[in-house]
This record gives sequence, C-alpha cells and structure tokens, in this order.
Amino acid sequence: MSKTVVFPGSFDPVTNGHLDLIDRATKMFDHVVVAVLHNQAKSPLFSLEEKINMLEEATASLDNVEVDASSGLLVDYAKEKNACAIVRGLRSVSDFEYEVPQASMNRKLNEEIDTIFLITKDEYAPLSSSLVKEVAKFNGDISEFVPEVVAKGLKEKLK
Ligand code: COD
Repeated sequence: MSKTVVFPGSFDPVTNGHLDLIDRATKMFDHVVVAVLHNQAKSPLFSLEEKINMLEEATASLDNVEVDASSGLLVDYAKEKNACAIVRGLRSVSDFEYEVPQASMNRKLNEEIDTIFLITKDEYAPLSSSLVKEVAKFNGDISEFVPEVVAKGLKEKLK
C-alpha cells in the first residue's frame, strides 16, 4: 500500500532546513505532501501564493512531492490526503516543548494520525525562517541558508 505523509508548516519562507527534511521524507514515504498552513501565532511576510511558488520551485527535482495549502485543521487535512502520519522537525529542546503539545492535541483530534519527528542535521540546527528574515533585513548573506528562489524573493520583498 502506498504511504503518504504530510509535512505541514508556515514556510515563511522555506529554508534549507525544511528542504533537508522534505528530501529525507521522500526516501521514507511514497508521497510527501508539503502543506502550507496558517500558524495563529505568526504574522507572515510572504503571501500564500508566494510561499507555494517558492516551495514548488525548491522541490521541483523531487518526483514524489506535492505542494499544497489548507486553511483548516491539520488533522482534517491529513485525513483528506489519506496520510498515515504528519512529519515535523526538531532542532532543540525548545522545539520539542513546542511540538509535543501539538502532536498530542492532533492525536486527540484523530488518533489514527501519528506525528513523526526528524532530528535536524547539525548544519541546519541554527536555521529558522525568522532568523533568515532577520539576517536578510540587515543585508546579511543568506545564500547558504535558503534556495536561490527564496534569496531572490527576500531581496525583492525587503527592498
Ligand atoms: N531543521 C529541522 N527542522 C526544522 C528547521 C530546521 N532548520 N526549521 C524548521 N524546522 C521544522 C519545525 O520544527 C517544524 O516542525 C517544521 O519544520 C515547520 O516549521 P515552520 O516554522 O515553517 O512551521 P510552523 O511550526 O509555524 O507550523 C505550525 C502549523 C502551521 C503546522 C500549525 O500552526 C498548524 O497545524 N496549523 C493549522 C491549524 C491547526 O490544526 N492547529 C492545531 C494544532 S494542534
């Protein structure tokens, strides 16, 4: 049976840390749905369309990746996609503290959908969308942290 997973996030914007997780998930599952969802706690810099375009370009070489979006509950979306699990990333203890309540709540909402955590590779551990935006805002070099399409997008957005 073909196995689908959903990798949800704000992706504002996608970084090389996210892309590494996507690449690793494509080797474990038949189909990876990268879903842009709304995080109530964050005010996005990029529009939904911009985030989707950047993700599509950055994942174009990966055959079993689909980029999509949803405005509803993550577990409802995962069910709609017939996903067996949700993939999330962990960089630190603070990520763990942020992720565990969400994973527990998602399991309460739908006990059939598990959350799988992938530990970041050391080189991506300091990377987050917010730090990348901050470095870009002060004209720092972000080229090793994000794909080219994002570096261009940030330059445009912040000029
Ligand atoms: N290395 C490894 N992992 C990383 C890295 C990195 N360098 N950078 C980010 N990650 C991981 C994050 O830990 C996270 O797991 C994932 O990548 C995505 O990160 P973000 O920051 O783009 O996305 P979030 O955390 O803002 O996404 C939150 C959601 C949008 C998924 C959440 O708010 C949600 O589910 N919203 C929908 C409504 C819903 O169902 N709410 C109830 C939740 S219980």
